[in-house]
Amino acid sequence: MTRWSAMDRADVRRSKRLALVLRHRPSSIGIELDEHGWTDVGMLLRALAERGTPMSRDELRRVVDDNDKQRFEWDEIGDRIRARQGHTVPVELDLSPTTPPALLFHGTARRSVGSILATGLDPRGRHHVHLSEDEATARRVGARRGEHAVLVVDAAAMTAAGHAFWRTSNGVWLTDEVPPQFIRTTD
Ligand code: HQG
Repeated sequence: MTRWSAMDRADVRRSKRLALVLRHRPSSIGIELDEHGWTDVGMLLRALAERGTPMSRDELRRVVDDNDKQRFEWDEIGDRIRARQGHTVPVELDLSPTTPPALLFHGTARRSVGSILATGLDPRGRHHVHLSEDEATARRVGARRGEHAVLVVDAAAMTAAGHAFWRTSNGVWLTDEVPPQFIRTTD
């Protein structure tokens, strides 16, 4: 079973298209996100149709509701939609800082480990460094990159040192950066 098992291939394609639009390039279909990342569902569907990649309301509902990682969310009345995290365009997600578990995990390419242990984890293009609550999830994140490794982050020590953490509604932990002294390898 793959992690995409809940979605068929066409829905995976739709999910990727939606992630591109709602996290990275809303302008690619001529829409804008508001400062919190929301966009109107009707406008989104019209813009997709006009660009030759139509999505029905049912398909959109399926991609959002059956999403393996719950990447997207509706507002309370279902009129608007946004990505829960992972943006490269500037958005304010209104998350409150939360105390993390003592340890968090980060999956990455094996070839990146040396550089990460030397300089720490930085957000690269995203707004935050993404961390997982459990090792298995981190391993899946790392496996996107082939040969991978799982790193352990001493979140308790980071908290004591004044670093803030946020937890997204789908269970991803975010922080601004992880200096190298808080990182160790699992093997
Ligand atoms: C690496 C996916 C060398 C970092 C996933 C990572 C996750 C460094 C890459 C979510 C480094 C950035 C986020 C340094 C960081 N030297 N490499 N100093 N600092 N890196 O994709 O955490 O499917 O932006 O280790 O499942 O891999 O999009 O971050 O390998 O949950 O919903 O730079 O994205 O979710 O890559 O993945 P990314 P990530 P979605």
